[in-house]
Amino acid sequence: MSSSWGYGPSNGPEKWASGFPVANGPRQSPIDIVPADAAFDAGLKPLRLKYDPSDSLDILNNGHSFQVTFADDRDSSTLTEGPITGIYRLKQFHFHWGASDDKGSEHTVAGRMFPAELHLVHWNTKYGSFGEAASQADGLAVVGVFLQIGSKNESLQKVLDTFDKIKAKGKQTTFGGFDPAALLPGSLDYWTYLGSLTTPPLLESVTWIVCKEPISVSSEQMARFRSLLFSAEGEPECCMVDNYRPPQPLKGRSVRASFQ
Ligand code: B30
Ligand code: ZN
Repeated sequence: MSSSWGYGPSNGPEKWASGFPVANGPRQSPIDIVPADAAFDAGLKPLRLKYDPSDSLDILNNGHSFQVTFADDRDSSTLTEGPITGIYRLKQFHFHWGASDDKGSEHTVAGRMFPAELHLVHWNTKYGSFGEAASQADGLAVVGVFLQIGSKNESLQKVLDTFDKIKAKGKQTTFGGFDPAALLPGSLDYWTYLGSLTTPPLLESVTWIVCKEPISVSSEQMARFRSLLFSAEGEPECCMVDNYRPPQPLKGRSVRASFQ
């Protein structure tokens, strides 16, 4: 793979397996979710998401997305119940999106792509740290939320209003007091399956929890996402778009639904 991984023709998802052979492993993400094939599981509990806005720290352009990072040194922002056992702490959230409104999500629903997908990344506190948890089969739980074109999302706008400060790779600014619960849909009905990180190192450590109900984003707001750059300051400008991995083979896994 050329220099490091990315989303271009020379270093994109089709090339990742050369540096990360697990790209062809048994539990890769994302997947196409086929609602008709997902079994309702009455034993699946409702998700319990408890977030403390004072845990939000900063926002960073990491060169493949932007992420809002959270303090994770105590159990103040956590995911419990749902399909998981124990306590998972929020580490960061980030998005994947397209060059146009007709593509950009990682998971698809019956083959349909959304213009963007939010990932809230949590780690299992039975391991000592995010880094430790990331290589364990039950180490991570990511809540995925689709964005669909509709009315302007005022909660998301607080995030987008920082973009002038984090345009280029490596740029970061403080982002305190943000409540990630403001980005969740009204219904927490979900699909769940066992998968992986969707970017290298593609570790097979993620319990995926994908919300059925999308949140709204305006077309103008989607255009703001595309004003970020993959490139660092001083490099030729390269717009951050199409930073999604396409659906991977299910390989016999089951997808369960929390709802009928
Ligand atoms: S995802 O939700 O499956 N898209 C990571 C976390 C979640 C996903 C993918 C990757 C992750 O932690 N990767 C390694 C750490 N990264 C920071 C990051 O969060 O995204 C280090 C880095 O490269 O600078 Cu990327
Ligand atoms: Zn992601």
